[in-house]
Amino acid sequence: FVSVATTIQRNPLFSSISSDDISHFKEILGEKNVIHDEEKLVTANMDWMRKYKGSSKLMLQPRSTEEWISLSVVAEWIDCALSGVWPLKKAALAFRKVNSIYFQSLVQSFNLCLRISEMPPHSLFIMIRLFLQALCLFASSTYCDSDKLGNYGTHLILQVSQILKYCNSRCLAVVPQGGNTGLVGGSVPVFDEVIINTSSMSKIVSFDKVSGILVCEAGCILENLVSFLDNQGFIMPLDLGAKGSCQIGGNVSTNAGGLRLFRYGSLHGNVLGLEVVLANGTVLDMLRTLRKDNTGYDLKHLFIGSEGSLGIVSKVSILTPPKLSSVNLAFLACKDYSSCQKLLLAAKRKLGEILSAFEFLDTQALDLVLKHLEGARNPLPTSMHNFYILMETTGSNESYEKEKLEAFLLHSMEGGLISDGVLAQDINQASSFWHIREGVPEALMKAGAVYKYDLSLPVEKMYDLVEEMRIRLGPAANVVGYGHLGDSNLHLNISTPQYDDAILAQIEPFVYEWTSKHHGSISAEHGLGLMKADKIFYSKSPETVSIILVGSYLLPKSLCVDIVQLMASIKRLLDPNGILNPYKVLPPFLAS
Ligand code: FAD
Ligand code: 2HG
Ligand code: ZN
Repeated sequence: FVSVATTIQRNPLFSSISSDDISHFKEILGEKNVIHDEEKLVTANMDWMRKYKGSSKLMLQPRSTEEWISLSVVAEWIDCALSGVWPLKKAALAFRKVNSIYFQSLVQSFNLCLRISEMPPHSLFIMIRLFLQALCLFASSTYCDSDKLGNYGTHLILQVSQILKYCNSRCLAVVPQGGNTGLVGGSVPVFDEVIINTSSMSKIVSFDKVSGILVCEAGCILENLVSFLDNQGFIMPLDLGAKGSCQIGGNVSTNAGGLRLFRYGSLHGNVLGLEVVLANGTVLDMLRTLRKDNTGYDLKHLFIGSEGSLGIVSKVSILTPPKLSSVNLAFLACKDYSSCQKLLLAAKRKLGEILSAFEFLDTQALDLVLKHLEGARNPLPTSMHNFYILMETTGSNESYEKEKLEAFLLHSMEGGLISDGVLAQDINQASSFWHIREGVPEALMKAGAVYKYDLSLPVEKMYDLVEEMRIRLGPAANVVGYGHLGDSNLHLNISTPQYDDAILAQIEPFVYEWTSKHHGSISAEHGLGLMKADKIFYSKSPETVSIILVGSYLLPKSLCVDIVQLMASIKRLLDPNGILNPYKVLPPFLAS
């Protein structure tokens, strides 16, 4: 594990969990959604890479409560009234906790119940009761698991709000956690922060087939959204190897890029609205479903990519593209990096309107996959090549596009840009090609310790860093380069048998300085998390220099806004006690 104890001190202003706190959370969430037994916390305290490990004593799981809950409450009230028993305490509790959106309907039912309770049982009321119960049963079997039946839970948004309000008043630090697939140590506690896990907030709220706008809760797993949309003839505008576990709230909070950004753009463009709960429990309702809305500052963008440091995303509204019928995928080999670049340029020129992905991996990455990933087969087994490209086209005219792609590939082969290649013949072959590309992170994990860098760099310079790193580290490490070539995003991974401070000292700060020197970004898509919170200055204005290069001008620092300081001011404004995901994103000395 990466030892942080020596570099970061636990903020002494934060309280520690008490038994009173646990009782309070149980009142809000119910017994089973407050997890404090050690065994269950082991997984939640550790990140996907098994690199960062916290020591939280408590995980909270707010749950979606459905419309039918109100109905089931109503049904039970009527039931009670009819049987002549009126459990006042229970009813009052349910009434107090009940979700505000359905408040009115509940008030009406409450009145109805009171009136019923004064009357003798009557067949009409029995019919009403049966009707309501049938409705509940139908709703529950359609949308929910049966264990939610009869639960007097508050509405989700109120649960998240009450948790944060309480944590803020007690100065209890929290870490929002989705699928826990983040790669920068952002989703796990550093010390004993309370984990707020969104896995049970997994309801699809609405989908508009005409506009393609999906509204859902933050805990929806990306792959579940993909399946839901597939049935409607749509796709998600993002796709990544972690789709089976990552959640849309986590995707939005990291501003995840992935394999489709090249075609559909970033989440800053596709997310139309958000519902966010701030540190003090207040709700920021920005859950719009409009493509255009220029009424003042577009605040949702602050939360896209803020890695849980400014608020908890509870709902997302996202624009989804229609599913197109013709998808072609080629697995290609190139002799050198220069050919990969030229091929990208040519593909953009010649196939621009249908080109939907352009990914690359070097021979070291492919080797790792073939060695460590079950079922992985080399699509081009006859000889080894230095680089591999996955090129995908998506459109709606099968024969025309296939012909066009084949002509392009033939031409590129004749011109020497492509040394070898194969076109997927069916969906199974296509998914086996994607399995190779998406499987690189897992193969690296299985190979031992891994130092991961996710860099935006000018495409022509990108691979120089991999080669320089290889020379720098020699045979002690396996230096691997792959990533989203179409987006100029390099995933530089350095694999060693185990973590070693001497190797780390050779990699850092060299890798950050190199990136800064080439005007790149030290985080293209994974975020800063814990790993890079104190490295932000490599990509944002450095605080140490007195003269700053702005475009082609040299300006005295006093004339420039310090971007990191501005970020810290926003953090303090929205989260004055600094309880939301502390020690992450910004250097701790600035955030609180
Ligand atoms: P988590 O890991 O749980 O959390 C990530 C961050 O978001 C944390 O800081 C957490 O505090 C915060 N957070 C989570 N949910 C919320 C919420 N509801 N409100 C506020 N904050 C929240 N990333 C890419 O960009 N592109 C890729 O191609 C890609 N491929 C991957 C492949 C693999 C195999 C793996 C393991 C990871 C990959 N990732 C990729 C990284 C990761 O999957 C993404 O960052 C993903 O978006 C994280 O989602 P999650 O639900 O797992 O979030
Ligand atoms: C990918 O593109 C992910 O596969 C993970 O972003 C990158 O493992 C990595 O470095
Ligand atoms: Zn990636």
